[in-house]
Amino acid sequence: MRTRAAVAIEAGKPLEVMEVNLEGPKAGEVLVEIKATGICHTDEFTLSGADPEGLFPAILGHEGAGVVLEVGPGVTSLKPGDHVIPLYTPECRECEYCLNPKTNLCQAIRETQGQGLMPDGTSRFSMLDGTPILHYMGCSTFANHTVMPEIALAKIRPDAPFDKVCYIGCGVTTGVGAVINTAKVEIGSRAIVFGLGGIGLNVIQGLRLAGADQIVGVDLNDSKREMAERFGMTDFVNPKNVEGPIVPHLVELTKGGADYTFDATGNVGVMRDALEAAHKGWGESIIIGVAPAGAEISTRPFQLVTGRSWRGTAFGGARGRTDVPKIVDWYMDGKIEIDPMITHTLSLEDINKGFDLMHAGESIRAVVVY
Ligand code: NAD
Ligand code: AHE
Ligand code: ZN
Repeated sequence: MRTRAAVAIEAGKPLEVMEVNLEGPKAGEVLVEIKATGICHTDEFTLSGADPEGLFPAILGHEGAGVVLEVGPGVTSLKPGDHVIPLYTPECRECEYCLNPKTNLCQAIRETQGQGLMPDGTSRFSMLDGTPILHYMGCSTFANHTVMPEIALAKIRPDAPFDKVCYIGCGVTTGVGAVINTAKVEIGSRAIVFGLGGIGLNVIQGLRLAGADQIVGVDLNDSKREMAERFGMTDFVNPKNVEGPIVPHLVELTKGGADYTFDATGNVGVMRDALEAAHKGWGESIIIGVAPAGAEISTRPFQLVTGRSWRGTAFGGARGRTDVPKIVDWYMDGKIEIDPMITHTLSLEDINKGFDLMHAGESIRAVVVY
C-alpha cells in the first residue's frame, strides 16, 4: 500500500512529508493505522545527528496510538479494529529479560530494532523509487500507517482518545514510571526534578501520585514554572538566578539533599548535579535524559562511597503490554492528567513546526493528528 509519512532524509535537515510504499504484515506482524503521535525530545535527538544509533533515511516517531487494520500469520493477541499503542520497549514475555522481574528491557528484537529493521532483517517502508526507508525504535509513528511486531503493541480500551493517549507511548509512562517502577518513591519523600519538559512534568505528576512532600523543579526556562506547579511542583529553581554552584543551594532547600533526584534534560553536567544533590547516605539519582554520542558522566567516587546511588530508566521501567493499558485506565479514571501538557496539535504537513516549538521552548508536547 501507499501511505503518507514525514521522512528524515538526513541528520540536521527538516523532515520531508511524502507518499511512501508500505509492505503488508509478515508472520508475527501487524499493520496499524496511526491516528496520532507525539513529538518527543528523543526524535529531535536522533534527527539532530547526536544519536549513535541514528540511521537515515528513516521514519522517526515513537509516541503513537492507532488502530489495527490487518494481522500477519500467527498473530493471536490482536485483531483488526483493536486500538493499540506502539511500544519501543516490547514485551515478548519469553526472553531472559522478560523473565527477570528486575528489568523491563525485553531483548527479543532489540538488535534489528537498533538497525532500523523488522525482526526478519528487512524494512517494510520504501520511497516510491524503491529506495528502502528504515524504521525507528521499532515504531515509525511519523507515518499514517506502520507495520509492527505483535509483541510491540499494547492493546488499549477503545474509548480512550488517540490524540491524548498517544503520549502514554513514551512521555507519560517514562515520567510516571520512573517514580513508581524505578525509584519506588515512598510517601513523604523529598525530590528534585531537573528539566520540566514533556518528561519532567510527568515525573512531577508521578511524585504527586506517590505522595512526595517536597517536589523541587529545576529549569533554565521560567515559562515552565506555571505548568509544573499545576502538576504538583512545590519549589522552582532557575539555575540562572542562583549565585554560585547550584548543588549547595538545592541541598539547603531540601534540608540535606533529596531522597530522589531525576535528570530529564539529557545534559551530563546536570546529571552530575542531580547525583550530588541527592541526600548523603541514601539519596538515589535516576537518569532519564538521553545524552549525545561521546558524552560521559563523571563525579567523585566519594559521592557513591557516601551512600548516594546512580541509576537509569528506560520507558519508566514499564512492561508495555501489561502496564500501558493500566496507565490508559489511570488517565480515563482521572488519576493522572494529560490534556494540559498537550500544548499544540498539528497536521502531518506541519510536523516541522513541532520541532521548532520544542527548540524555542514553547511547547510541552506537540501532537500530530492524522
Ligand atoms: P523537552 O525538550 O520537552 O524538555 C527538556 C527540558 O529541560 C526543557 O524544559 C529545558 O528547558 C530543560 N533544560 C535543558 N537544559 C537544562 C539545564 N541545563 N538545566 C535545567 N533544565 C534544562 O524534552 P523531553 O521530551 O522532556 O525529554 C527530556 C529528556 O528525556 C531527553 O533527553 C529525552 O531524549 C529523554 N527521554 C528519555 C526516555 C527514557 O526512556 N529514558 C524517554 C523519553 C525521553
Ligand atoms: N540510541 C541511543 C539511546 C537512546 C535511548 O536511550 N533510548 C531510550 C528511550 S528514549 C525514548 O524517548 C531507551 O529505551 N533506551 C533503551 C534501549 O534499549 O534503547 C544511544 O545512545 O545509542
Ligand atoms: Zn520518547
